[in-house]
Amino acid sequence: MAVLDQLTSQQAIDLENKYGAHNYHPLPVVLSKGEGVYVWDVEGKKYYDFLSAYSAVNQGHCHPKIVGAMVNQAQTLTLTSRAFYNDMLGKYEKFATEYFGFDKLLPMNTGAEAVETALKICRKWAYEVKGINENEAQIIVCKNNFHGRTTTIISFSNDPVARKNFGPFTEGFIKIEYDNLQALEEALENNDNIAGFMAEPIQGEAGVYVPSEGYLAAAKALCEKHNVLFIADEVQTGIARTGQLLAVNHEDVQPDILILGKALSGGAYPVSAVLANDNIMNVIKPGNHGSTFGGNPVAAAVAIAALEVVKDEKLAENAERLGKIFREELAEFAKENELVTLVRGKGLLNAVVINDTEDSSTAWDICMKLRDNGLLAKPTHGNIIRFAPPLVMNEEQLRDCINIIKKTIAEFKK
Ligand code: IF1
Repeated sequence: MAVLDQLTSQQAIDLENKYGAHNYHPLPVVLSKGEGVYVWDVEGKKYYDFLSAYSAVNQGHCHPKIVGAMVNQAQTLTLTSRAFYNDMLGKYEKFATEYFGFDKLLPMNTGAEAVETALKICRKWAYEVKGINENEAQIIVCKNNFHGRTTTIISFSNDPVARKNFGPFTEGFIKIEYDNLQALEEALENNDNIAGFMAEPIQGEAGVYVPSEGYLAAAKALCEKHNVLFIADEVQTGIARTGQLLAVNHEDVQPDILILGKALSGGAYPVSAVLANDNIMNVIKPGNHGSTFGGNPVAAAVAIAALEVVKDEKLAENAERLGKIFREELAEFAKENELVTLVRGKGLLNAVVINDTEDSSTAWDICMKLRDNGLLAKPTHGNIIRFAPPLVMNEEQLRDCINIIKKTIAEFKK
């Protein structure tokens, strides 16, 4: 078999099982083409993509404007490293800082790298601006968080599967209950070593937990009161996914540090970023931080195009409108189907809670039937199925998907 020969699905799966690390348990479908809201498997079967690569493909698969920008730059200059300047990075930094309303941007590649970057900036600000004693800074995080998979990030995770046998862990983090202002206030009171509070505006991996109305604004106010930085991890909730450009925009909250990834590139290329104002970002000096690919010309070109698409095609407005239809229809369906407990979410980041135990395979089994019926989704935890289509979906396609979901669940037999 020549390396680029066409494979059957089973052949592709067998190759991954034999030659690839087993760090995932994918749904058994082998994709070979994507366009807009659709993906195709190697046998040519067409599916609606209702995961969007975990909200990285908000602009739809292979968006022509984004791919065009990538191809054009890739044929011109791909990587210089930051040892030299390049003609794309400054343009992108100006574009993106004005787009989101911050003074500066630090470019990275993956979401986890951007989270790590934000934590380093927060700590350095704590020592050099707030005046906390070195090595004593504490950062508050939320239980059931998901911020990536590096050793420091799993140090403050409470997911045993993500943590077991990866110790020893990084110190300096305090875990509190999500959506609990009293817990945040107590953690802030009588502790002068708190540098920051980092949270997902909606906890995606935990099961699309939308916090109470006003939580984010009140949390930001508490951070201001205690001279603590509010760090918003919008890697999954950002870039129009929840019906606003950023999920924090639902409460008019401007975080001190903003973390972006995933759809910052429309899923075409690894691009992430940390944004902050000068009083925070200027603690970073040459040699403090960086990465080989961070800020490369292709990433810059792709991110500009991806962000332009969001505004040109009014993706946030579309997500807001279609998300309401999705939740209304599924909530109505839940009333008459005992398998569906509830539906929750914001914009086109939604989840359906299946009426079964955490350890049951029901949610997985339903996703397998959804696959057979031409729609791809995957459980987050146990009995929760995340539904997050590309934001370029139109109402007709959404209603078609709602019918597929209803039909599949209605016909499902445990
Ligand atoms: C996988 C989960 C989602 C994120 C938030 C940072 C990162 C992520 C809020 C790190 C990444 C991805 C990772 C991806 C699956 C997906 C995921 F299931 F893992 F938890 F979306 F919920 N902050 N989330 O959601 O960004 O380094 O991955 O670019 O690991 O398979 P990354």
